[in-house]
Amino acid sequence: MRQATAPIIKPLPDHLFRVHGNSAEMRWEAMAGLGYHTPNDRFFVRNHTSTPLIDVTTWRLQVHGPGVRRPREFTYDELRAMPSRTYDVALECAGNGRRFYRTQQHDGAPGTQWGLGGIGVARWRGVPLKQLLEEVGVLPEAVDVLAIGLDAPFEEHGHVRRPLPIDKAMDDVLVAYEMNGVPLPPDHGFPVRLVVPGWVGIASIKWLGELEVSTVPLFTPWNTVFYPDVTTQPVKSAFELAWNARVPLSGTRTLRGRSWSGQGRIVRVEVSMDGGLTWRVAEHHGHHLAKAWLPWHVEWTPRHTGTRLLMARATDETGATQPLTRPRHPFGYHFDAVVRHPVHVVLD
Ligand SMILES: Nc1nc2c(c(=O)[nH]1)N[C@H]1C(S)=C(S)[C@@H](COP(=O)(O)O)O[C@H]1N2
Ligand SMILES: [Mo]
Repeated sequence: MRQATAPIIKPLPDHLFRVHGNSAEMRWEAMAGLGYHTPNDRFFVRNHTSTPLIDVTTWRLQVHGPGVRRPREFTYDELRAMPSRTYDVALECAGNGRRFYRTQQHDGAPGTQWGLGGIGVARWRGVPLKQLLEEVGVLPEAVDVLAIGLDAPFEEHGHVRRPLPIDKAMDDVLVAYEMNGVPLPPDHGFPVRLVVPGWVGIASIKWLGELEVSTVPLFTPWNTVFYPDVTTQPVKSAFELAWNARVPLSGTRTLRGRSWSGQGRIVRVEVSMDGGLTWRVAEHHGHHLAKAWLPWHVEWTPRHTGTRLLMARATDETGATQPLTRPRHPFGYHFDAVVRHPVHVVLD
């Protein structure tokens, strides 16, 4: 395996990304007016170390452990020859929105200071993990499936790896090799990654090399030291607008955004253009997929110049609504509070 010179291989132009060390956040204005999916060239990247360059001719996926009857390895061609499924699914970092603990609540958490751009929706194609596990004779005693990445070890913790409970593994998880109609780009896990719908991004291990099926609960730094007890993602919303966007005073403008939740469909989105004094229900448009996001819009005719705080608050089918503040979280995960997005209404 070779190592590239930069931690991320794809171009990270300043108008599409904000770079945070080895990771890069999508700027939400990069989604403005686009279709349902996040194009690969603007999908966020979260790397613990650096994107590895993997030679697919020698790469193998090892599936083994006490929880399977017939351990074996799969080549890339073997996986691609198996029956495939296609899922439209969001991938979101657990730390998405962490910055707002500091900027809105004055109680920051250490770690990458993501705004809301640590999310994207792609069309993933691959083999259902259930099918792969059945192929190797998964036992009824199986408890966890440990997914191990082939990227360089992270500090003193070894390879990035996280156990996935067998119930989720046998439900809707994909062993993906395609993203938006093309082979996975190197930064997103080429040749193969997991895609774990509704769960924090760390569950979706990239550059997959091994799946170890256990008959006892497994522990790695990624479910103890980092990301303990985090599975599904809460409700969030974002405007497809630059931070501090300039909005001309004259005329009516369509403000667009998207809302999502790891627990299910979004059923309602309300928007405030006056910092939360009054709220209006937004119109939905386009697809409405439970494991991805809901695009919406509202019309807005600003009446005077100056700075305005735009707010969007969504509710999902479980009844969970975005609160105005979120209690402190030691790792800065799960920031689901309404984000106050500043725009400047200017004379045109
Ligand atoms: N092997 C490996 N898998 C990984 C990571 C990593 O650093 N190494 N980062 C995880 C985290 S924290 C997130 S949020 C997602 C990000 O996926 P993306 O870079 O394709 O957007 O990948 C996850 N899978
Ligand atoms: Mo993440």
